[in-house]
Amino acid sequence: MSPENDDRSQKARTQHLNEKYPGLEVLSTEPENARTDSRANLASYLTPREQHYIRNHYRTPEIDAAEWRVSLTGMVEETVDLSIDALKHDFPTESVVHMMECSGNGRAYFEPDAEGDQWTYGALGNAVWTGTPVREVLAEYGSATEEGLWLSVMGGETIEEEDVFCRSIPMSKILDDCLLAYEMNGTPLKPEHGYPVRLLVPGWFGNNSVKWVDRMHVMDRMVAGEDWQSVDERDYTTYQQSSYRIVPAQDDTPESYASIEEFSTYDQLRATDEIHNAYLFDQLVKSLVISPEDGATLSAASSGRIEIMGVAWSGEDPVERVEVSADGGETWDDAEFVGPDLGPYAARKFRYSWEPLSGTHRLLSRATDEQGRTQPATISDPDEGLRGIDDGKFPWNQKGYANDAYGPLGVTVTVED
Ligand SMILES: Nc1nc2c(c(=O)[nH]1)N[C@H]1C(S)=C(S)[C@@H](COP(=O)(O)O)O[C@H]1N2
Ligand SMILES: [Mo]
Repeated sequence: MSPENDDRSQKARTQHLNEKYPGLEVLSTEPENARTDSRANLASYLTPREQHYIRNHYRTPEIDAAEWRVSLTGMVEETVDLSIDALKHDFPTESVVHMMECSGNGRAYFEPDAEGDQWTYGALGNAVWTGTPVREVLAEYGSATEEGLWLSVMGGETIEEEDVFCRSIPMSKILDDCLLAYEMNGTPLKPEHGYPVRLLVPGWFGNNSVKWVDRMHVMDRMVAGEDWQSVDERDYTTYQQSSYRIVPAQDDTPESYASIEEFSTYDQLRATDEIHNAYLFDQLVKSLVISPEDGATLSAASSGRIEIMGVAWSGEDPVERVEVSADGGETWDDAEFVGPDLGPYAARKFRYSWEPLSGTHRLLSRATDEQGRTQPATISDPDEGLRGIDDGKFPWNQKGYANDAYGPLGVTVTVED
């Protein structure tokens, strides 16, 4: 194809995706990557599917649900191939609200630039996911489920010779609340979000929620090592051991582990002597001012006040507190939660009634989880070589993952007399 034609079809694909998903800003079309296009979109208690980010490594596959099978293999009494119909009708159903965040969200704030799509704040979505608890399927077919085991879940979209999108999830999390989800916000999944079935790992970074699941393998370690680097000429380890790791500037490659016992991403970032390069499992506590918009010029209401709204979310440990600063972080005041509490993994909306002086102000928000973990202020320099969060700094890392620093996320507004 000539570059000109290529340009034109690229434009057509972008337009197509824009029509299908009003509310998304398209970063790329092959594969599809798109983020919610305004902070204001996050004001809804649930993110409409049209505004929920999309993040794909390969093209969205076209799947005939009637033909699709999810196989269960490995340490099980009975190996099976399950139809979508059986998954839906032979097992109980559960739902969970989950604020899903791509671990690359916030990468655009790294200096110098980190590799990958330059996501700012919008690789986010708060949706109701419905499906079959994985524990029920494992129980039915006599799977081993001891602590220390892993379930490796494989995406079925890859084309020949490409690395398989595979994630190994600790058995304890699988038994707790992971779903084989077939509905999003009460309607069947759309192809981009994993139709006909995806894994849903509540509270964990999006990279764990494998779409288009075609196999689940029960094992006593993660996908690691030579055995898994070439299965029918495909590498199953890339997305577990190479991608989605915190790799500081001084490391060539992340260290591969067969198994680990610390699953909290935050605690891995604290115990970097044991796990040199943290794995991106549960999300870090984070928040975002959603109104006013960045760059807005505002007048106070007759009360002399302006309402600041935002959302906060986290990983395994729910958000307990949100503070707001209207002076770039010099002073902080507690915000209040508003609206329904949709569960431990849902986004929590907050408001703060601000009595502004005229002039230009930097508005920031800072969330803290139930364990007292809070957002760092900034991102470190690469030459500091940090492996974990230290002294209010988030570690610069080669792929720009997991940034929850509050500084770059603020908005600057001008208040007129
Ligand atoms: N099979 C497969 N599953 C996948 C991916 C992928 O490329 N292939 N991307 C992952 C990443 S990095 C994220 S952030 C989420 C995004 O889910 P969404 O597109 O429904 O928002 O899906 C995850 N599951
Ligand atoms: Mo992601």
